[in-house]
Amino acid sequence: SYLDPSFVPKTLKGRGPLIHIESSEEEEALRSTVLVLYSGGTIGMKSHDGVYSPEPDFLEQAVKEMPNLHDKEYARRIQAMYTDSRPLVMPLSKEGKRVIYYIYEYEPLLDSSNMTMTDYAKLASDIESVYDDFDAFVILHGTDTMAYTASALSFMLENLGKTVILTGSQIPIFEVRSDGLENFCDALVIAGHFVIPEVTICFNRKLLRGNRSTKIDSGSFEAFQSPNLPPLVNLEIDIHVDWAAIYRSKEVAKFKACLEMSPHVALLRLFPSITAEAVKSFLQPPMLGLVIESYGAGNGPDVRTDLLKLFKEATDRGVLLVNITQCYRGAVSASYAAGRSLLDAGILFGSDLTPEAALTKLAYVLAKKDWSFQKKREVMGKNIRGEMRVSEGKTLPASKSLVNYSLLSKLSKQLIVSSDEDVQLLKDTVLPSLMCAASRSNDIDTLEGIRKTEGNIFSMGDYDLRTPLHVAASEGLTDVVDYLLRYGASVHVKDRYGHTALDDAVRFNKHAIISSLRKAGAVLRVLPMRTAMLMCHAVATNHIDNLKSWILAGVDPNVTNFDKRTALHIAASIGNVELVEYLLSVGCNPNLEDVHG
Ligand code: ASN
Repeated sequence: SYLDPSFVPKTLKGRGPLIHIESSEEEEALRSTVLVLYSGGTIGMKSHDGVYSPEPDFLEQAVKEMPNLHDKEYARRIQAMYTDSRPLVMPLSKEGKRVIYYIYEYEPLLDSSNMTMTDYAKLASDIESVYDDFDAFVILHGTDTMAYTASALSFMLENLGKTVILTGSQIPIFEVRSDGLENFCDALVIAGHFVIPEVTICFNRKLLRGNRSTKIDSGSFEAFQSPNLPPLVNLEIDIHVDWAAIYRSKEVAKFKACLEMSPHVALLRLFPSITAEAVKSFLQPPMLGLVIESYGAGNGPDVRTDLLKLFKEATDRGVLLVNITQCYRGAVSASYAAGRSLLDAGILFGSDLTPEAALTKLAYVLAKKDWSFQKKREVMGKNIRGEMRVSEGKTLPASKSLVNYSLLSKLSKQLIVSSDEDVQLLKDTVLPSLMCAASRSNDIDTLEGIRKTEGNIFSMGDYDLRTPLHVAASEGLTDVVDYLLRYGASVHVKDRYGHTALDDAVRFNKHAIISSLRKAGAVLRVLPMRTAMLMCHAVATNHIDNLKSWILAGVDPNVTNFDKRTALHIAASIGNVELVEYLLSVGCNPNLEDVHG
């Protein structure tokens, strides 16, 4: 980790967020904890003689004075719980939640024009090192290269299950007309309220997929757009999340950060009369991958045999060439002879990748040491993080939706609902409950029907914020759980009581489910002392099933209660041989001393 050790251990490491101490379970449910990684950018800059540069040790102090970002009164109330840390706390949201956050400031702060792949690796590694301690991550970043960093991180953060949002501003947050306050506020609210397991950019009241975004305006508050994908979230008076649009990985695996990126990549924009020398210099060793920005729908000059020859030779040498369009919007295809010639020269077609996504994906793929050239080409042509459109696996457009036409249209008629907004509202209300009901009845067919017609909306919560995964986990329905996880149902979503699906599986002793959820990256976030007390209680009341649930869920069997007794102390003192043997077999230390020695 690159995080300053004096920051992390004090506040979080090994203890879980200190916020949990002394707070009641109900209060905990209403909080989420976000880590803000502050890398630099205009948001925290100050003007010195008319020139903007990052101002160290200033942003956090300024933010503490902003009532939208910090509730001083509440912070004072909970200060006692944070003996050695510095949490900031947002005012109570409309949804009744408190977003608690910590700002970690990097040194030096950077204008994003100075960001490099090493900085991406720092961010990825820092997120990895405290991944289990926070609900979500916000990265404060300059706008100039934000789309590059967001694209790079989207690939580097493998099997991401939590929300990662980049934001910044066009005017520093300390200035009167700054857009920084609103962008930062929006990012924190989304991070604290929704599990959107993607790397995204929050800007000007929209949340965009990071690897689809590009900076389009240096002078407008709308600095970013994602030309080939509508926003994932629109922040209006209400916050509208397009759940079906959120990318879900089909791989059931734990989160991991890949820190390697190949620097031997480049972007080459074709232009009329480009010389063979210019192209040749781009393809010189040690170049390993080149993104070629071609014209229109993927065309290049098919009469330029000199260039085509250079491309073909480079591909044969093992240089990975990817074709994307120079156009702001749209994809490449080999529908013209001029495009076909590029394909024949061995250049891969990168569909509707942005230049930022194409370049960083290439850097990510080329750094994979154990992948063959063929495998790297294959992965470049696949959609791995929602970064590009590929033909297979498209869901039906919403207008063709069966649910839309049959069930919901009948309901709409009964309720005299006709406007699009009302139908959407009805869907948002009915579908989550319908999915939970289907889950409870082990009805995968209905879940699959909903997925086919409405898209992958399995992580939408019902009126109690419970998802089909919560329900299936509580019921112990292995097939439903496995089905939902295969479609990337989020294991980190908390219901209104603050419980995840893993909490439910532990509560109801569904051992097979506990194992499945852990494989998908679920982590139990309970304070060690609380688990210790519950485990001691399970032993005292001979509930071996409960005990096994805690252990399977990954709890350290040596956690101690308030007088430093472990579950093994209790098992030994009541003379339960079966439990003693079980606890020893799972690694309980028989030599730990309690307060009485
Ligand atoms: N030069 C700044 C940066 O990218 C621009 C900004 O943040 N608006 O760091």
